[in-house]
Amino acid sequence: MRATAQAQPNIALIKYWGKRDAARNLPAVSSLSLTLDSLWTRMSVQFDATLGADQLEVNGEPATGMLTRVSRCLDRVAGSSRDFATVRSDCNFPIAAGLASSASSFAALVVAASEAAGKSPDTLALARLAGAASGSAARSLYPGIVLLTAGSDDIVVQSIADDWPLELVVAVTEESAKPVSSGEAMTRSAESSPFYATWVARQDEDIRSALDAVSRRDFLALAAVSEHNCLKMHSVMWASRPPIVYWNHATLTCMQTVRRLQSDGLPVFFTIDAGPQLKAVCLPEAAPAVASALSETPGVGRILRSGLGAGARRLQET
Ligand code: 2P0
Repeated sequence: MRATAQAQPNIALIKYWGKRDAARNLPAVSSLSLTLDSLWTRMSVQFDATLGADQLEVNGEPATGMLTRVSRCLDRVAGSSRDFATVRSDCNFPIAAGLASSASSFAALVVAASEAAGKSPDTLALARLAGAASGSAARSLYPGIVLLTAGSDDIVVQSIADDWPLELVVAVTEESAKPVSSGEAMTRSAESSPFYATWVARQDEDIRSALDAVSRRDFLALAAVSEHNCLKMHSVMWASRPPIVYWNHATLTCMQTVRRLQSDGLPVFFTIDAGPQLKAVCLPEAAPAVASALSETPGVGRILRSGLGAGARRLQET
């Protein structure tokens, strides 16, 4: 009745932004992401018939804010007549700061909870369970470069490549949690941004360009469509009412650093999610120079580095 699992966050190059069906948490658009390896969340779940309520601890502290979402996810995995559970989460990177901690958390949670409940759904079923809790979490079940296709009925997720050694350098410009959750920001974008309908309508075009770039291992083509898609998503948010601006001064300064590295000929591009951190994607030979330039950029607190990694999986109990 107890199991532990690990998942890594994923960073979207072609972004998920908006929901087709809020009740089922189905995304309005397909997305393409990179599953990381050095950042992780480890979750352990223990169902216990003697408990009177679910309990959640994050990094050793009781965490009530996330408890309702965690309990609903456990209901979907183990059934609503399940025993209550003790859930412990450990995360080696900042939480709720635009570094996809909900993706790694819910991907690890569905694997740990299904194992603890003695169930063995296949990976797509686990991805759908994770996606019902947090749309991006569905992608962390899979390794490498991952495509999530948003169908009208349900999502389909697959790894399309795990042998292109892309590297990620994250410039952390702010450690604290973001002021507006991505779920709330997506709703506001859909309800008020004049660009939202165009965003949804043009997404498959970007997905096709990105898939073509990946199949040809064409870094510059992937860079162009990824930066375009990222800035388009943020334009949707900026034009919402009230506007949603996740960037800070250092986010823009980091963008200028990436532009300078690009003009020096380095294979690197940026992406930015629902938070102020800038993520630079590069080829391995450029990673030391990218990390060094971003760490010297004013406003950058620290640098995190990662290659691409495996999908969520069970860990042996220690
Ligand atoms: C993504 N983001 O594709 C996009 C880009 C943020 C910006 O998926 O409401 O926490 O839980 O389904 O997965 C963050 O949103 O949203 C996200 P919910 P989630 O990675």
